Amino acid sequence: MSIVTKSIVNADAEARYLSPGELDRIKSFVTSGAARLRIAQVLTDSRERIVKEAGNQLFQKRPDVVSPGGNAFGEEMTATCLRDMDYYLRLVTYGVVSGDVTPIEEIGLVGVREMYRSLGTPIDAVAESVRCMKNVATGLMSADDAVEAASYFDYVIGAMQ
Ligand SMILES: CCC1=C(C)/C(=C/C2=NC(=C\c3[nH]c(/C=C4\NC(=O)[C@H](C)[C@H]4CC)c(C)c3CCC(=O)O)/C(CCC(=O)O)=C2C)NC1=O
Repeated sequence: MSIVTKSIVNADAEARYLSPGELDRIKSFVTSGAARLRIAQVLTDSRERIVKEAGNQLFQKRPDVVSPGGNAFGEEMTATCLRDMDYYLRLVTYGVVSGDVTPIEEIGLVGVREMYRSLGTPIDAVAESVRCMKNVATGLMSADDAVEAASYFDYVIGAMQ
């Protein structure tokens, strides 16, 4: 839910006008809108490149995951690993567009530790893959946009620590 919808639901529950604080938060959401849409566009347009380059970086840093016995060993498992990276990149675009990490949290982070534990996937390597995507992605943006984009990647990485 965007900050606009959320504020309206809260205000209407109390049959009141939007408070100055709510209007301030909506204002900052609106004024950052052009930048956030520009960032989401870059991530969307470059998604294949970001996942591919970040995947290569990950497998160089963590050769164990693609070695025999590794969780992403073999063509099919490596493809599944890259697919998970693409999932997280997609969720980051949802966060960027809504200016809110809630969609990332709800779709991709609730229960994530348990899920990867049960799959035998080293979660620190998944976090590393998101860090690699952040580095590739922010390299495609202006310094200001990179700072904004980085915060959403950092949120995912933080949840996987
Ligand atoms: C959009 C929300 C969402 C997420 C996040 C998600 C993740 C997800 N990753 C999975 C598997 C997997 N995930 C990985 C990923 C990796 N292995 C590694 O060693 C690397 C570190 C890492 C890549 C960075 C692998 C290899 C599997 C297959 C594991 C197996 O089948 O044994 C599975 C099990 C089912 C399947 O294979 O599809 C799920 C549900 N699914 C979702 O719907």
